[in-house]
Amino acid sequence: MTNLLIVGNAFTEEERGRLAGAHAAAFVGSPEDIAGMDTTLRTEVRAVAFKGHAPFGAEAMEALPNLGLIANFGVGYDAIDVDAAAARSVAVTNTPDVLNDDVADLAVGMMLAFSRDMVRGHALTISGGWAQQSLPLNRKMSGGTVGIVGLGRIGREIADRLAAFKMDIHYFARSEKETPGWTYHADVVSLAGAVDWLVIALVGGEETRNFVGPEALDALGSEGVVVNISRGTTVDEGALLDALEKRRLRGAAVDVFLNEPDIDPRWRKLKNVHLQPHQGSGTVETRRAMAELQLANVTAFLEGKDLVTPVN
Ligand code: 8YV
Repeated sequence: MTNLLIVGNAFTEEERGRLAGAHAAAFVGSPEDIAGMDTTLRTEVRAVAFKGHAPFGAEAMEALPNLGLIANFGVGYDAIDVDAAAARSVAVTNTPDVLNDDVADLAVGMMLAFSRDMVRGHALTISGGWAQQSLPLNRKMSGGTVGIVGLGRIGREIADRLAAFKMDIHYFARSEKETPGWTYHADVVSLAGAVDWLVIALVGGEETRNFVGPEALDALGSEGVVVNISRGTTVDEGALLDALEKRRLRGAAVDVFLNEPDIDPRWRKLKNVHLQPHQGSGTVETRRAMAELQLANVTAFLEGKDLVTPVN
């Protein structure tokens, strides 16, 4: 009896092996492949282990009549239609907390790499070009003013790190937090107007689509830098690209994009950006912890126990 369906070409061999070693499993590359599976197999599946960002909607759920769980590999589950899952009494789980440190580390690392021009500095040193030419002076990050958009678990880790860089911390959140010395803003335009760095750490999904829009980018201004480690959807990407091209912002440090990995080619022409290939949680240690948490949820469900990290 095949209880588990592993869905997603994004799984590594090791991750797939661990899931399949624990439960009788089948594999498909993407949610849209589910409808084409053998009917008996589809009827047997009770749980899905999902990885990736392809939409997992009602149609894929419909094709699995005995589905009770979608266990997502990742904290963000915006690819999964949670309302459609709830309507079918399908539980959804994610992998929160275990990745907070890595995502926050990458945010700070990208900020340093951008402000200190570290990619160009590395290229100059390794090419030997240093003998002919020195690296132009770059910009200081410590002591600057930063606005965190979304002071959730990851936003908080970023803010704590930046406080150690003596930065003045401002933030937007749904409600004010107990954070003495940090400045709360009830809206994102006010936040952007008060800071030089705007770090987006929101959850993805329809509710936060284009949350940072043209008005906030204008308020951030020509000395401002946008940092995004959340989802490509949380910022109006067209407006951000316009502002970067016209130098209405100092720059951007970005790990997440619309339509990954086929990102808008306009990104590739910019000089005032530091870009990463959506690798916030991409360390050996954290991906293993995420895989273990996903498997723990699958196992709990198949054994009729309480889910470890339920979403709905
Ligand atoms: C991805 C992420 O899950 O956790 C998230 O929300 O965006 C990432 O950690 C990872 O890239 C696998 O798709």
